[in-house]
Amino acid sequence: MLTERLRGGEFPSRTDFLFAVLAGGTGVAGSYAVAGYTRRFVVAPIDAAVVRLTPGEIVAFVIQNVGEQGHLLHVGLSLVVATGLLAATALGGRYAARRVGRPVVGGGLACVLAWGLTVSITAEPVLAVGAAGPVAAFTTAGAVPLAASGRDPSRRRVLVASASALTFLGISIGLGRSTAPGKPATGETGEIDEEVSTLLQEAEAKSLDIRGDVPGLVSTFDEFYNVDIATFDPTLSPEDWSLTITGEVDDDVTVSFDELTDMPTERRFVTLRCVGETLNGRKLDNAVWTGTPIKPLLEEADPGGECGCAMVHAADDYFVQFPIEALEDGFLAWEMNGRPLPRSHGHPVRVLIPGHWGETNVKWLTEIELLDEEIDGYWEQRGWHGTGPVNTVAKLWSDATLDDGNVEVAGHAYAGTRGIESVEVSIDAGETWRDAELSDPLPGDDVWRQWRYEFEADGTHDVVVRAIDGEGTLQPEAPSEAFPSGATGWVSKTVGERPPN
Ligand SMILES: Nc1nc2c(c(=O)[nH]1)N[C@H]1C(S)=C(S)[C@@H](COP(=O)(O)O)O[C@H]1N2
Ligand SMILES: [Mo]
Repeated sequence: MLTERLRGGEFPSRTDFLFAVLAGGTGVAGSYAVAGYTRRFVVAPIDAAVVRLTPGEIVAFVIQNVGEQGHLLHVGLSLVVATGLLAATALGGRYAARRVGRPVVGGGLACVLAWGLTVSITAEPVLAVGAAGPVAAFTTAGAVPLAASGRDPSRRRVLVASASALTFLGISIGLGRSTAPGKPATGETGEIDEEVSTLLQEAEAKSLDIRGDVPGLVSTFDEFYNVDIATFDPTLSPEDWSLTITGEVDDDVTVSFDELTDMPTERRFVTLRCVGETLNGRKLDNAVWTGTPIKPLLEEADPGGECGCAMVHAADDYFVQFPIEALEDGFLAWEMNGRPLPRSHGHPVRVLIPGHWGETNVKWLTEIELLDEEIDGYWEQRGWHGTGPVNTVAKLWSDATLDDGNVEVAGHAYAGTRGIESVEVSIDAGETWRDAELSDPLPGDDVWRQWRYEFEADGTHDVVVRAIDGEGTLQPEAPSEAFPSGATGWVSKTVGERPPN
């Protein structure tokens, strides 16, 4: 192999492959450097295609069993695919370099191929240079030693090439993290208006004094859970955003961001809970949202349609269908805890539907389509029944031993618009029940409450907790899995007499 001539020798050799893969890798890195972790990154559309082509049962299985880490599986696969495709363009370049005997010709061809490929994937001609440049440079540089010595690169050259590729990768990761174009609001800047401040203070004051690890009555951006169908959240700017109401309407209605935020503005506490979470899971959070009611917009469009239902669409191709009746109680929010909506929570505008499962709270809203007949939404196509009202739940999120030796158990309870009337705790596996201490209710129709219960521990205790909703209905005891209609049952935990540490 060492005697392979630039023009001669078998093609592709192992070295050809190695250099092509290195070039492909730098191409992916270069794309990341200029696009960041956005939908303009060459891996993003591939990932979307991978997810789209994965059968729904597998998606549902991964969500339940692997959870958020499931993203790593398909992002990893998509990274490999992107590297392979760009490596193929580099291989083409190396072939040409050999045929013609000039590295630059090979680099040039690889450049054109890599650029064309990246544009066809991302539709971003300018940013595609970020991928094509390094592929071209690596293909050219990789072919030079061949031309100069007439030999395959020695091990040393392979090492140098690998080291420079790694260095380039490191730099690109740094760049990609900081220079994503059109970086959206992170929610960290801007003034908090007075009304929101007052509400945040009220929530702070009403939060119970809990020793264990239980969030307050308002979840911070870091605490607030996230469920996304797409790996790469849309990057939308308020200037480019608009909402259209279409379908079975008298006239299509379109509103811009400025028009929306000029409408009567309200601040509301709204709690969200995902239908896919486990019984004692943590996909339950609350925030104060700034926005405007949907109803006047719907009335302007004057919906017709047979089913009295609507499909709500988003920029990540998410869609969910539910009754107009529920939509009318909804809210279009552009701020969360007094800051512009963070990208991960739907920047610039999301829907909030009181009392219904998390999936109805469409992020990156683009369109409300009034329908003539019911059509399944994204999750319903995958077997879930998650558009209706939430189940009642009392979480047992912490148990802690206090300084005086007493045991404290605590958590949150939530029943959507039914509200929480009381939370009961048993420390004897359900034989007897006591009322837990409850946080004073926050203003709003769709808010959780914190609960806390303290007792003198005598050995171990089987603690069970259950809520009674605002209609006087006891949380059902019968356990069920999250799929398809949300987990049910009473949360229990054995508490006390821990091994000494
Ligand atoms: N556009 C869009 N909206 C969406 C989703 C999504 O993937 N895309 N996920 C839904 C689900 S299943 C839930 S539980 C909530 C979660 O909202 P959060 O990520 O702000 O907590 O958003 C809902 N809205
Ligand atoms: Mo969800």
